[in-house]
Amino acid sequence: MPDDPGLIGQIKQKLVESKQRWAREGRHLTGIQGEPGQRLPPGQREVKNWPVLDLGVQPDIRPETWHLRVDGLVETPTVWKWDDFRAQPRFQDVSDIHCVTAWSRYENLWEGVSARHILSVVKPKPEARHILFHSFDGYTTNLPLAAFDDDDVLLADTWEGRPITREHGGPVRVVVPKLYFWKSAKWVNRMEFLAEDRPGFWEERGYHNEGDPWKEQRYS
Ligand SMILES: Nc1nc2c(c(=O)[nH]1)N[C@H]1C(S)=C(S)[C@@H](COP(=O)(O)O)O[C@H]1N2
Ligand SMILES: [Mo]
Repeated sequence: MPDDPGLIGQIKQKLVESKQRWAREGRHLTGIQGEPGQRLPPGQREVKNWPVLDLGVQPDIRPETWHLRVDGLVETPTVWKWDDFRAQPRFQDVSDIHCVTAWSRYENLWEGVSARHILSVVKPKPEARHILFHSFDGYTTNLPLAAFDDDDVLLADTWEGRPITREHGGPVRVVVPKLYFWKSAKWVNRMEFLAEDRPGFWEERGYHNEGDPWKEQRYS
């Protein structure tokens, strides 16, 4: 549940309901298997713009008040304020975005702190198998630790050389390119390491638990 029940109260319930209906109806499902090496996953179309998708709440988080807590099953629970985050080794990667609503956006240049670096700092305990991401808008999403521990995953604070805007999840958002974009939490403020899997906001509402676009894992 969200840390602040006031925020969840502002969520656009109609929007959430229509997406849940899409999940039940299997909207955008083609049933086509992706080909190995194919850039555009099945059922997706390329867009040149960058659509904004969220629950209708875009928290206004200034760097001065931003913080990230990494806790749960880690050897070194960590809280980073903005200056701490910015003092970590910088990492850049170019990757494609695939949203479950069927748009894909190629070649996004992200910069921030790599997942691998974060893991080296917090040191997950052997029992840790899953991560639940929490965000300032009350959103949550889950990942297997193995999906986070990849060479293209990062917590990004810039996109195309500019600070990530508020609407796209700034100051800091998660980027997990190999999965549908709902797995990439905007306005992230906590990473909770867990032994057992725990579904996030959309995963509890009919979205697939894994969300691999090439396997068309849109809905459960
Ligand atoms: N905190 C938070 N993160 C979120 C969401 C959200 O509502 N809140 N929506 C998810 C969904 S469904 C998508 S498709 C992407 C959209 O990111 P964008 O608005 O930058 O395109 O953010 C994901 N991360
Ligand atoms: Mo989405």
